[in-house]
Amino acid sequence: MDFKQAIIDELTERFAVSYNDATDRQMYEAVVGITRAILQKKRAKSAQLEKEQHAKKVYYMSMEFLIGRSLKNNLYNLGYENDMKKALAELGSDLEKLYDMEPDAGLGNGGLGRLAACYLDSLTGLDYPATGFSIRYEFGIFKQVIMDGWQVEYPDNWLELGGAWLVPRPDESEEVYFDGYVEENWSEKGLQTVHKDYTRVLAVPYDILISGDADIVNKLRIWGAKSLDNFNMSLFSRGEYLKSVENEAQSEAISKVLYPADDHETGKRLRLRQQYFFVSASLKNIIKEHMSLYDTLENLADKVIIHINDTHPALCIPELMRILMDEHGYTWDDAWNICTKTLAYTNHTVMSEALEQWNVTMFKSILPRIYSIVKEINRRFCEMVYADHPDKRSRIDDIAIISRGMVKMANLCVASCFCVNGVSALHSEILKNDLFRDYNDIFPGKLTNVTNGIVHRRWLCQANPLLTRLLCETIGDGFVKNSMELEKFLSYKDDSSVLARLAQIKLENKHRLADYIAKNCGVSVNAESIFDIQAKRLHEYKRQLLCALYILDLYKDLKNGRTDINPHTFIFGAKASSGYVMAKEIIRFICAVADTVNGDTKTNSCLKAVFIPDYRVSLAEIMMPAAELSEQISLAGKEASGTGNMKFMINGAITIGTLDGANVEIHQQVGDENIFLFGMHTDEVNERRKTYRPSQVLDSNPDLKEIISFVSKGGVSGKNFDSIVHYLTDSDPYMTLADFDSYKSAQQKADSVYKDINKWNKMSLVNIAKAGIFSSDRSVEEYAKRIWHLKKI
Ligand code: 26Q
Repeated sequence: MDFKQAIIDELTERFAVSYNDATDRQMYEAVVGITRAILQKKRAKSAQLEKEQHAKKVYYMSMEFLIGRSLKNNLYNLGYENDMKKALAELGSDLEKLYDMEPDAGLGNGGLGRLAACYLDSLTGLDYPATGFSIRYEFGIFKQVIMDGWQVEYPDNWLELGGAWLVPRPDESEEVYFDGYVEENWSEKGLQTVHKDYTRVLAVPYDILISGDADIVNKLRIWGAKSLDNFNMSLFSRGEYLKSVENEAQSEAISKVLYPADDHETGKRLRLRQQYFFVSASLKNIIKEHMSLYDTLENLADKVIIHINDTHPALCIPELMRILMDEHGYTWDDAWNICTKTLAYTNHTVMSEALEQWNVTMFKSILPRIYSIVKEINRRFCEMVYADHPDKRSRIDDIAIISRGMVKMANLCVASCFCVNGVSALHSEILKNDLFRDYNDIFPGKLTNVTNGIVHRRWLCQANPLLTRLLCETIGDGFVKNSMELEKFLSYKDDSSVLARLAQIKLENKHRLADYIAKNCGVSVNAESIFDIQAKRLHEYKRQLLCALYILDLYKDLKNGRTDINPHTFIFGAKASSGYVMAKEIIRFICAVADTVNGDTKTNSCLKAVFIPDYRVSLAEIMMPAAELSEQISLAGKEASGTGNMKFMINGAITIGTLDGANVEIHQQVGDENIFLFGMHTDEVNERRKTYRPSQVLDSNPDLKEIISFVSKGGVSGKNFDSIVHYLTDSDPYMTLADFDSYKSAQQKADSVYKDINKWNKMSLVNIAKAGIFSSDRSVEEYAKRIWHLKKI
């Protein structure tokens, strides 16, 4: 394709400008327009093939798809990066500059949302027919600014430029019905339900085309809410101007903003409306598509998999029942039979406060028909348990879908879906033995594991071109398609020239990050120091505090004249949910610790710390390749999997971590010698918790005592951190103090290995070589073969 001519044409047709007069923005839009058009053509072809082959298809339902930027990913996957670069250069422009203009599509909070995006890419790259469904949030995850240590949130108006990727499909809009009440009438056809006095909202679809380094193109369909009864003329003519616009604003609020919480069930009405909105529109869409192909729903379970990403889209269950019964005349039993063969569920958390529950009164008032269906699912389920599992009768309050005035979404999912999976080996064991223990007895074999993965084409090939080139030169480019070929790199473990190049590449990537830090944080960091990075959402259980305490410990030692440590730079990136007070306090603490150590000229050549604001996908793409130590230090049993751990690993960072989530499997891959493990194991945590007193740890640990007293006395930047001190000394719910000594030893071991740089580089190489299994290509193949039973197009 002649991209130069295409750009010239696009600029003329869109903006009536010639290339030498075009602004950067016009250039950007022209290039996106051309790329989008190529994807559209490929999508049309893929859709045709899907139809011809009567392919079984997966619909991945998720409240979040944390896509990040798309231009580079699409050009890379299409194989047009070099051609486009050349064309732009000839026109006096620069592709890298255009890449940097693109806002992140931040339609997600963290791991769960990014996982969904990785899975769509991998499914597409592997030629599986898949569609993602979500919400077209007008505002994605907030922009984080740090002011005097405090996190301040700003709206993320990503559509301004990011909207260029969306293909509007108003012709496929769907109506969604809320509120009102249901009337039940007995007729000769049985019980008929009529939903009355509802409010309607129009769901308008926008498609984002997904490329994946293969011929097929899939789509992510996101729904925007539009008021139907907008501008109520009768209200307006009665002079009630405000009321007439109020209705409109209320409907359209549904797709206004992503909830920035990834931990706490907030129980907000708007959140429930968001969930039903996208679930109902998507299911209507799926059913229409299926009917137009087959003219029956009898074969739905053979042709359609609806996968629910955590409980957030769990309303798929009653909504599919509703469509089958109320709109297609199915009996309860026949509808249930179809539903329970079509729906699968992934759990992403065991933290009780993150398990969704809805107040019955609220649920019923917003979704009266859906509530009546959930109630019936619950009635039948409890009846079955009572009859078939007498040993579970005493447990019924905990197993029931509705109990103690709440609708429990995880229970609804496990009772209804044909398959339930956890996201790492350890997490899935905890589901079976703990969280869903009763369900595991009632439905043996339903619970399984699929360990998470990351799309290595983005996180290695695109984010780390230097390492990718080295890999291609040594082991060939087979690993791009088959990540397991990374293992070939192991044979270079003792090749000193390869190890030297590896070190050189790391250094260059560290310089790239150091430049970003200098520019965005005004802190100069030494690229020759160890880059030790913790990047993830801010949560107590992830224990960013553990690392902060260790920084103070090092600082204390340096002040006391210790000289034997390598220069060390601690780097953090983390957003806190806007209502999560403790998380915000921890950010303030880290920033103050950073100010303290960076400002001390006696120590700052050896020790620095930086909190980089606004951690997001495009920033992660700079941080991961620059990391040498990957902090994965959650309390064992709490992190379902983690996926940042995999991104660091594939870029050659060595993990310092607990045996939690997928760290367990990383350890299995690399062995004891290539990871710095520390901390209590899950069973030790459970045992210790029974009698845990943080004050006892302090009494026996003079170092910790000194650090805490330093904080109490205002040693950290002269600021008051009583909140942190009380948190740690009074309750310490995630046992930070209990793991401190062990963490410190692991850090010291890392420091001593770093002195033997050859050994370090070897460890780094092993991590890269063993990371292939953590490609989402592997995860998606597991889902496709073991759960979805999909065939490639
Ligand atoms: C729930 C109710 C109300 C408002 C928000 C929420 C909500 C939103 C997002 C609850 C949870 C989330 C996101 C959770 C998440 O990202 N979990 C992470 O999922 C990753 C992918 O499986 C894992 O690797 C991480 O371990 C897990 O924390």
